[in-house]
Amino acid sequence: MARPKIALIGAGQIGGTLAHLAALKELGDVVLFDIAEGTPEGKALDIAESGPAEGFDAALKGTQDYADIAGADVCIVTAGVPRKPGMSRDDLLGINLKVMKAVGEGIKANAPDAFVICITNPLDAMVWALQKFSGMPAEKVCGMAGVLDSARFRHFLSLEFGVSMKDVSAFVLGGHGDTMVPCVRYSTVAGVPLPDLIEMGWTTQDKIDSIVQRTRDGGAEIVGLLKTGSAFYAPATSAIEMAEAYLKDQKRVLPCAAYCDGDLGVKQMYVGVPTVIGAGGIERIMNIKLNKDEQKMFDTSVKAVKGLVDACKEIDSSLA
Ligand code: A3D
Repeated sequence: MARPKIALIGAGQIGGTLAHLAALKELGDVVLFDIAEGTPEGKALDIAESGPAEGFDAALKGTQDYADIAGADVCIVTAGVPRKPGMSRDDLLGINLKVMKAVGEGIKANAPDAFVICITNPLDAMVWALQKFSGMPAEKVCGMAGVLDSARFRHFLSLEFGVSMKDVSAFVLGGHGDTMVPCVRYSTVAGVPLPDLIEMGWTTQDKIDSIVQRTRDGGAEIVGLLKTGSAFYAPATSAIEMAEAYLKDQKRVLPCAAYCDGDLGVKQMYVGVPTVIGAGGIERIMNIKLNKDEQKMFDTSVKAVKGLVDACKEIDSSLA
């Protein structure tokens, strides 16, 4: 049986890391596509040359030709521009919307059966536009943000409690921006919810509040440190977790930007929700119950995403 084919649209910081991880994990053969001549070819060759020492079997190719992604099983999209210090994710909207148009058309023409994971920011609006431009089924087009935001939340919680990250589970919902909703009630250490851990004296409400805020600011914290771009190791690892869930039909429960049509009260929009990812793509959305405060935060976040979607419609009338 032929190996799966993984197409990476954008061969920048995240694209290169995705290619390396996909090869190391032997998820399939990798095609790196980018408009910057030499970049995808150079990264593909460099990673391929790490194969003998690492001992993986995967073919890597760099290209500027969409025809090379033909028949891809998974497409991960990072094409566009990242943030610089002082920029919000929303500042990227105009430039990256044009990129989504080209990418959506390229994927539709060459890999219409692929599972598409968008990472380009502003995430929830870009994945919405990508699905529209590509015309692909909504359950096969999703966005990576929740896995990353939840991983950041889990990391900070594991530091606070001095326990393994493996035993910390957490959910972050809503749009991938300042209004994201880290769900304290649904986050646990080995099944024990955070409010119980506060009662047990393991931490305090103030400490949890500051961890929630640090999670919301997680992307900006990295941008501020790097100064020349945004996070790439953790974003790439998170998207690979989603791609692997699809390729291996793992039925993983992962938060991601999925098309909601009434789910959690959201109508015809992409927003971060808990989903089940398997061979069917986004197979199910978990319609979890939110309490009054969580619902208020979630609604604010959905409203922020809607504002960005409306801005996309204003810029490109074909989306209206
Ligand atoms: P970067 O290293 O600049 O890579 C982007 C690549 O896209 C560059 O190599 C460009 O040449 C290429 N590109 C530009 N236009 C096109 C096009 N039309 N077709 C194909 N390739 C093109 O950025 P990065 O890899 O650090 O980040 C990529 C995107 O991910 C940015 O929009 C970031 O804001 C976003 N990002 C999202 C998250 C989330 O959690 C959602 C996290 C981190 C970064």
